[in-house]
Amino acid sequence: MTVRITRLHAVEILDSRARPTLAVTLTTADGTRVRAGVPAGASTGTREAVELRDGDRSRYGGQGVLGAVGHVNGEIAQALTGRGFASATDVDRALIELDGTGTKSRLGANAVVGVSLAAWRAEAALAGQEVWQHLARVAGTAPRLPVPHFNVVNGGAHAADGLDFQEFMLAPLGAPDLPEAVRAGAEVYARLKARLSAGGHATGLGDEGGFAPALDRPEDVLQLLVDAITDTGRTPGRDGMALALDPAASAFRDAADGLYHVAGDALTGDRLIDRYEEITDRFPVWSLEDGLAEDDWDGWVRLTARLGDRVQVMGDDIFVTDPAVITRAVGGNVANSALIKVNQIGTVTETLDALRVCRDAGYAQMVSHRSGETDDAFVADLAVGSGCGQIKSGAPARGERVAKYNRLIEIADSHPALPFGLAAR
Ligand code: 2PG
Ligand code: MG
Repeated sequence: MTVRITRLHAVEILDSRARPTLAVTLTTADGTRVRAGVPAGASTGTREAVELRDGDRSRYGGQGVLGAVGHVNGEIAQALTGRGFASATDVDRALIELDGTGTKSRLGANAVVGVSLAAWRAEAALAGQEVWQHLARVAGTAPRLPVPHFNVVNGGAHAADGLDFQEFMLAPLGAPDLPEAVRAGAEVYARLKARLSAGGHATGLGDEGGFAPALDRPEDVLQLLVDAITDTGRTPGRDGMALALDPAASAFRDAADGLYHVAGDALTGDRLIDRYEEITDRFPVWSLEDGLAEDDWDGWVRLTARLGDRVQVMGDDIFVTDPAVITRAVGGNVANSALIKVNQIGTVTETLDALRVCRDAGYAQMVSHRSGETDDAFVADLAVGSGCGQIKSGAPARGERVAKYNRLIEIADSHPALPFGLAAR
């Protein structure tokens, strides 16, 4: 089927952190009109596709995206409109070629990803399919509803509390279905709030809707989570509610001394791995993302060797959804799973490639939102369509986060035969 774009239009809108981002509207020859909102990260990997910010400090402190908007409305629209594309993949190829840099830095990864998301949405609409169905057909995958990972305590670059670890997540691995998994997340979130209040802690929120209490030891947060899970009558652990961590360790490794600074301790990579081992002995942590810094490859090999048979050792900043980097990691025994973010690499086509590389290597995958989000729920469809079995989209609170979980609930409701849970590897 031919995707013939008749109009492409971007506008500067706000993301969930009061920063500018792009909304892209794409119209096709038959009158189909779709829209995409572009996400943006705070704890970005250094090798991520490069988003374009204006740098004009008189607007939004330099964070404006009028340049990227101009690229969509100008050069990209000129190159793509009126042409017939055999597929959305061909639109992505044209975008990559037009940008010509390999990092999307000329047109801006934020401009490119907005057009790519819209093109895939348009192609699905032209095929009369839901986005997740269309993605599954193109990728040759078996769709399934993913286990949501609710980030209920925010630290690091996402909150102004004292926590060095960035994300503390609830993983309802034992839930029987998607709606029950969402209910479990929301109920534990409510109990956690009550416990924080009772303990005299503030219940203000971080960027992803999780609480940002004045605690600094990760172990204290994990204990609170276990207690809140127990409060709801659920069992902490893989049969009930497990936990997941994204320390985002690049952010607390000091380049000057090469040490990881956690709650007042200065740790070598090996001592930090010891700490993770103790944590996994004490708490039902089943997944550990970015446990070490993105440039600490040797450390990652040791982390994977030591903990890879008991937890999911997941690469985010270190892999940046790049099929080539993941291929190298597979060959070097680095991690056993990958976080997947469309805007880290810049197009849906390259994201599907990254997912395929993982599947072929037996690496698990978790589809992810960014800390800066819009109401766009494409990642929910991507998680279902790819059949990867895992998603993270922040807390079960705040509109831009629950947009993704609510989309999953609606998919589950309209397609009751879809399986739920982790994918077999
Ligand atoms: C992460 C992400 C999403 P950011 O580190 O996994 O939670 O954060 O979007 O800020 O990179
Ligand atoms: Mg991360």
